[in-house]
Amino acid sequence: MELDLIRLSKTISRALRHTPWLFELELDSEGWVSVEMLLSALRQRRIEWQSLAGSDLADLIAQSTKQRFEMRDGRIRALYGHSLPNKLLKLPASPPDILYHGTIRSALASILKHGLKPMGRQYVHLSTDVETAQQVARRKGSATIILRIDAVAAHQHGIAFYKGNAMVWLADQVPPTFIQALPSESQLPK
Ligand code: HQG
Repeated sequence: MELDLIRLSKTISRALRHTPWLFELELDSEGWVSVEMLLSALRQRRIEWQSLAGSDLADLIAQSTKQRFEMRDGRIRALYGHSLPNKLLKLPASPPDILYHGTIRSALASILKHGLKPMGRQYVHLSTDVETAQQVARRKGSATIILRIDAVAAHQHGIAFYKGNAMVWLADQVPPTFIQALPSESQLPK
């Protein structure tokens, strides 16, 4: 039977980002877990996952449009998106000069007043380009807005940034002074 990669990816996201304890997994301080332990948890979950192998996880990672997971030296971790109670250890890094955040229009007033907050996750998620930010925003609704983040200035003012993957950057928070809403006409057509 063809493996349902979307279902598998969503389940792995739950295990590695949100509720590892429900899979009897314990992540290390950087979010890693042994591939064998993850496979063993997954194999017990669904009949069609009974003989899941490391190569299936490698296929999932290779075929995904988003680089959500990283697998190395017999371990696997999620690169971003975590909501675990214990904050994962990430090395601060210098962000690109400009980053973007896509969200729904109804959140704009609050964001311009309070800044971008991690909300349910450990970090604020930022995109390297407008198109990716637009895709992030559309998950939330059709009335979207793109925010331009002056990341270099925020970084110079002591805001810590962390690299998620090639397209996703993370920050502890972004104060309003570094956030500018892009006018609708400069956004990509829907
Ligand atoms: C909003 C997906 C009001 C924020 C995506 C966002 C991403 C505020 C929402 C990744 C606020 C949180 C993360 C404030 C922030 N007032 N609203 N002060 N500060 N918000 O889902 O960035 O497909 O936790 O604008 O592609 O949408 O799962 O974060 O709308 O990379 O791999 O609070 O998840 O990746 O929403 O998405 P989320 P996000 P995957």
